[in-house]
Amino acid sequence: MSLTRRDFIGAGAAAAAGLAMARTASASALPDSPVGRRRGAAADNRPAVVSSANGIRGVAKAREMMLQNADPLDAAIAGVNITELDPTDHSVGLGGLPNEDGVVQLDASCMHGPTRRAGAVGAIEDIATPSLVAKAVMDYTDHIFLVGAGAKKFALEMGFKEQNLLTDEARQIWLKWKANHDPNDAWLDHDDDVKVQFTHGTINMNAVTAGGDIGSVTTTSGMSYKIPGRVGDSAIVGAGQYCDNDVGASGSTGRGEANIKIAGAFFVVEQMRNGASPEEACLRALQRAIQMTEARLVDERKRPRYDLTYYAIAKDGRYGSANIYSGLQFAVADARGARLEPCAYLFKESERPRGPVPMHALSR
Ligand code: SD4
Repeated sequence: MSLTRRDFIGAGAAAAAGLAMARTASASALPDSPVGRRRGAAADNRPAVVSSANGIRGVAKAREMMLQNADPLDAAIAGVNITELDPTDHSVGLGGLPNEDGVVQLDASCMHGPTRRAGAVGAIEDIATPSLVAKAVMDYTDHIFLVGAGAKKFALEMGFKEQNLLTDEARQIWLKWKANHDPNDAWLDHDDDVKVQFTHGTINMNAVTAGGDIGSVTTTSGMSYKIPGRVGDSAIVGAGQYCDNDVGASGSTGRGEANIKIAGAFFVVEQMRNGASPEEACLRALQRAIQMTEARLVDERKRPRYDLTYYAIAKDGRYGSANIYSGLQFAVADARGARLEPCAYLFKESERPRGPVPMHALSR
């Protein structure tokens, strides 16, 4: 796992070459539900990879790499690089939706189970693969988290290429949002009934090798139209992703502000350490996040006005995912191949509160 600086820059170049490729139930019912039983079964399906649904190509790649003995974090990062470099995904890297000022600012973090290390970058500009910059922070510095201009300077020194990440399509979407947005609007008090596109995604990926070594990574362009300088959960070790090589890994997509307050990925891993299945651990994290949600973001029955999803994998290859509302899928690749499966959920989509949603509450 000890890479030289030159090896690393080579790996970054290989990822950049991927650009060409990229273009062409309720909680209490779970342990007894068919889904709960199947995912809880201790079949050895490793190497195994779990991610948000937009990682469907990435989980296949990560598993393929681990079958060739790749490191779990290298495999997971290669998996998310596909999405980072895909200009049609407006949640991540190149083509990500920008902040209020029309500037794309990216967040990413990663953890390497076997060596118990972590790296992260927040609000980094002009670098398409922040996941690899987060890994470089982990591999080549004595620090864990670099942000803003310092993170970009470090990336350039490490040989990453600077590029404009605001695609024409993302710029058009941002202009439409801006045209409907009065600069005098208060951030917390805004009826967002205008039909503009919000970010769909972020990618979290967690991988376990046949031998039980684990890696995790999350990468995003963050909440669309955010205040410049806003850093979300994806960059925060313990919130956007977390990995403990003795237990498993977890990560999150959705409203980062709700996840940060419960250190969600860490919470999920700790639930698994205490015996919860990955799916059950994800559901418990959602319940905790809702308990910690401010009144303006829930209705009178405590139904959230936002989305939040957790993904988890255990050291033995069991996996799971849960979303607040029904209807979402996640990606998994294991001995049965790469596929999408339905996320467990707390509430039916039909129970989602109707009516105006506060500004910035939506993130998918
Ligand atoms: C954030 N969690 O920056 C990210 C956004 C996201 O689906 O996941 N969107 O808050």
